[in-house]
Amino acid sequence: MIEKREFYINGKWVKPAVANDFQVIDPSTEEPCAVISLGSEADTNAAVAAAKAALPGWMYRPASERIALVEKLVEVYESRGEEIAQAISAEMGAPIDMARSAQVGAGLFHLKNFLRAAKDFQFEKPLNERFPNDRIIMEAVGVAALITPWNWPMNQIALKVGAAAIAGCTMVLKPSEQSPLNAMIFAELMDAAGFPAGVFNLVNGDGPGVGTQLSRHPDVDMVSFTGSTRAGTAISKNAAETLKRVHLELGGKGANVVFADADDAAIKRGVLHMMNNSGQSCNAPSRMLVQRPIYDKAVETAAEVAGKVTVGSAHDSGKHIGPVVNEVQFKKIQALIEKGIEEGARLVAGGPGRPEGFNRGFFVRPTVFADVNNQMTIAREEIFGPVLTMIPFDTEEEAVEIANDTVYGLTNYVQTQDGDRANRMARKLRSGMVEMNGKARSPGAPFGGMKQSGNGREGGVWGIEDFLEVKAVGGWAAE
Ligand code: TXE
Repeated sequence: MIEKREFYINGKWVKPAVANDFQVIDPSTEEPCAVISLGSEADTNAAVAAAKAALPGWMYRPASERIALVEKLVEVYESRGEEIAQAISAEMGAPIDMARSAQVGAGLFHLKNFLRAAKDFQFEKPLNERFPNDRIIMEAVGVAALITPWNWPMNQIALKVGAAAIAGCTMVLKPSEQSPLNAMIFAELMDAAGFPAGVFNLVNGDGPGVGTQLSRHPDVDMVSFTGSTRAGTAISKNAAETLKRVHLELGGKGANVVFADADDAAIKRGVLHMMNNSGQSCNAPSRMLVQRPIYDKAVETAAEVAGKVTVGSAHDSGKHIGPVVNEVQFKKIQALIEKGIEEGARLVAGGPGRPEGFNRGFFVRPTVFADVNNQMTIAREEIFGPVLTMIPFDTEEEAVEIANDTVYGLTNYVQTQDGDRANRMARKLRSGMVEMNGKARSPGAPFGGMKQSGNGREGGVWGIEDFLEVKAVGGWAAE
């Protein structure tokens, strides 16, 4: 079993101020796979102090030098991809092949996108042609607290650290206590890449402890958070005490609107997308809205496709889905499946309980509910498990109404061959992202939501801007 109790503060691995062991549980086996420490206020304070001390040296350093260190980070990241994949697989249950390709790949993808965006980024520019002596300086917000979840752990860390580093912020990362191992490898990568002491710090901890301390800390200028809407609300309230900038990337309840003229693969694609990462993605297309003429056939196809999705240990190679992250999530998903049945949705695949052949591990059956009404609990709450809900609709207007009838607004999906309709839908759906016909978003496209899915955008140029202040300078000295 791995024992890693130290935190990375001011360029060194240091012992926690107060012993507070925490076991990381492997969701495939329900056995502990590591022991870490949860930090205390003294650890949080030490990390924030280090980040504050390092700030002037980092933010006033030429951007080209900050970018060069992120380039170096990409190199070391690539050399340790396998270790990161093994850590993610053990601590949050992503099947190893998927952990290698998608989980580790996502982190690398974002770091490379930041480097591309940084090439043309203007950290200083004239205000406009009429006022040649006025300038805009894009300046680091300051000390950033980065609080990340366990579902796409390295994806989130890279999205936040890459952008903050290029922008000139110094930072304290608090990864999820459920998935600290990949984050600690990442801290080693930051060290190996040669970031100056104090620019990047890592303190493990939970929400009520380090998470809250960082959100309230007077020397933290900004919190960038990805996680539940519940925690996002708590962070916003705490951060309001010192009016920090708060960036939130929260839950979702995405609609996947399938019109009768959708391509043949649309239903299968939608089901498999929902099941990916065992349904633990904020942008999962969890409500499939299907136009009435193809609805019955779509339900049949969805049940068949979900029935063929296999479930297995995260440590085995293959295309199966893994367990969900922990017992709390497992029980929450089970309760929601029961609730769906109780509220009268038609179960057409999966259902409550573990899949056949499993009596241990947090494995959930790939589940599909048909004849769901958008007011049912399973259509309103983010389930965060491999559970798809199918809702019939008649007209485009009705589809828009159902899709937007949610507190969330992260990603919606549209399947249609009609270009005009696709464009109308893109405008009317209230979400930070709309994806059409199974095409992935362009590299570097901004990621983020509206409504209770949060604010701000991550990735590429938008991600860098999130960590910057806009400073207007009048009467710039002529050169
Ligand atoms: O998330 P938490 P949980 C959603 C999803 C899931 C639900 C609960 O619906 O079922 O949230 O998951 C830190 N102050 N998402 O309970 O608690 C915590 O330590 C500061 C969507 O695991 O939000 C961890 O680092 N920090 C999501 C991080 O928040 C706090 C990803 C996420 O944990 C805190 C994960 C507090 N008061 C869950 N409370 C997405 N957007 O992708 C917790 N934390």
